[in-house]
Amino acid sequence: MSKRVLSGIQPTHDSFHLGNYLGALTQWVELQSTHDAYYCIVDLHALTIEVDPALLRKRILASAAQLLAIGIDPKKSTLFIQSHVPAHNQLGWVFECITGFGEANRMTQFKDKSQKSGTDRTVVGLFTYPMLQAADILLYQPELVPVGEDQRQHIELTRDLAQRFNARFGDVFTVPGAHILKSTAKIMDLQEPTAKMSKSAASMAGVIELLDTPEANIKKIKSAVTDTGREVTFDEKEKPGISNLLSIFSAITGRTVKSIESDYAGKGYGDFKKDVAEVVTEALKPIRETALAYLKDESALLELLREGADRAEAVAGQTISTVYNSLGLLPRKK
Ligand code: ATP
Ligand code: LTN
Repeated sequence: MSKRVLSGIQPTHDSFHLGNYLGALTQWVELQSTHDAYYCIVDLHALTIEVDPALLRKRILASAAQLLAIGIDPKKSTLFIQSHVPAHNQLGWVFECITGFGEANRMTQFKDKSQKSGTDRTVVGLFTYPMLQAADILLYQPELVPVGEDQRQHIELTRDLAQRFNARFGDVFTVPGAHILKSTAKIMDLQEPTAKMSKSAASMAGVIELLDTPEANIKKIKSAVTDTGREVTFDEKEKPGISNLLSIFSAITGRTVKSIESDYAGKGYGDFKKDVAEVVTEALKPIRETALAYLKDESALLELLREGADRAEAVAGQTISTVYNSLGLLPRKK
């Protein structure tokens, strides 16, 4: 049996962005050929931001369509929706009961997001978010979790919780490792190249969306913030804007940053941006078209997700029974 991987993505926006794609999703596609892959649309995590029911429904479907469009193959991978498998909440609660308050309070994603919305508008779910994430992961006993750099701390917590549970209650969980690709671990916002490209950015002007039209994305890349000087060279400190575009170009074409730099020796930023825009939009065009085609047949999409949930539930159900048993919870009489 091949090694298992699991990852998740939130349906919090109409479209995934280039950071999600290059930082995490392209690895999802690669890993499904060599691993037993479980990929989850974490709709319950999306409840930690303000909910518009009609919009959330649409975004969950759009997330599934995009994952299929980038090449997640339901024959190779188990693709499912988190809320379809109730064991996620069940194990999430168990982890809330073995996580220290101070430990949860140290999570930087919580600190950042709660600071942005203020104490009164921050929901408790945002605080317990990492424990639900640990449950998403550990239910499936994966060895690897492909994510972007921003998730490193959550994976560390997940490892701690697995080890803590195993030490107290018996060897139940595989302790997983994060799988983070260095070069694309953090794609930056094109307008603010010192901040990560994010679905919840204040302005979408620096965010390249997979479902946006090629024209819109070309415009965004051409107006990307660049740095003083005119050499196309990689220097994250002095030239964060150009370095980000170089990382993007390199990730999409598979070429090294060095060879791209030498192509643009003596040319200006304008030529370079034009070519970045071209390779990005060429790569995204088929993804957008395929995703839109999937969205035309909602019932076929839901059927695929049902099959995924059935497969996921079989694995998750076993783990949660073992966990309950190890904790001394009595099984319900058959
Ligand atoms: P938000 O910023 O609103 O929290 P997000 O854009 O980070 O959302 P998620 O659903 O949280 O999106 O992330 C999905 C995956 O994409 C995760 O593995 C995350 O690490 C990765 N990811 C997100 N943004 C980037 C980025 N800018 N560069 C590289 N990877 C990223
Ligand atoms: N917290 C993650 C999304 C997420 C996830 C997961 C990632 C929820 N559950 C399980 C990997 C494995 C994020 O914000 N990107």
